Amino acid sequence: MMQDEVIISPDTRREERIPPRQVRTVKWPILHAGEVPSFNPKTWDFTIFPDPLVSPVTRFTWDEFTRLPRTRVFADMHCVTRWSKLDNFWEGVATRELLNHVTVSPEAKFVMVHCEYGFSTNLPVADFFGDDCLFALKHDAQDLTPDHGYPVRLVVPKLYAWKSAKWVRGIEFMTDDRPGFWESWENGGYHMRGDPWVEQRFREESQ
Ligand SMILES: Nc1nc2c(c(=O)[nH]1)N[C@H]1C(S)=C(S)[C@@H](COP(=O)(O)O)O[C@H]1N2
Ligand SMILES: [Mo]
Repeated sequence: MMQDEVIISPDTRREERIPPRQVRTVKWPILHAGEVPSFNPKTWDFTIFPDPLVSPVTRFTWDEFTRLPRTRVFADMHCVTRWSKLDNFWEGVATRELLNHVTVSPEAKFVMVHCEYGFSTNLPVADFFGDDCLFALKHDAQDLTPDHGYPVRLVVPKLYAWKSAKWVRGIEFMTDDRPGFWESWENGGYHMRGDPWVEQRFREESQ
């Protein structure tokens, strides 16, 4: 039974599926800064840190990560550049699954997601552990393609898609918020949270 369960993102249950000032796309665009990384299963790892916000600090090898229990999520995707791709069927490891391996201190209020080539994105812990959030390995029953984040990307359906970081390698818990790549002023100053339904596109000067 559990195996066949599909989590439908609460946003996908909305009557109106397209957030304000977004346009539906049928093709799946590819959007990222920099190069597409190569993948080596022998050296790939996934780390959860730092001590003492996380105990124990944990590292999964590729074999260990792929043996974690899987979840399946049906969700929409909204890029801040105004395209929305509806009806995505993701399979992977629920962010909440990490809580079966580490204890996260209540002092941890934010997460920094770390990816290949130093890409990063920040989000509140509560959003990160949403029940529709996962580390996706598959999209529409196929392995992710290199362009779309192979082997693993984060998917956070309720926030703009730049938080759905491709080529993820680690999760850093933080007591205080800090901008990631697109959130930093040099790269556009995208919003620290990024809720598409209230158009949290850019940071205010004070943030
Ligand atoms: N590592 C990494 N992940 C990233 C980005 C990036 O620049 N680097 N861009 C984000 C943005 S802005 C979007 S809209 C989505 C796009 O995902 P897609 O290329 O699979 O459509 O990836 C996000 N994940
Ligand atoms: Mo985006």
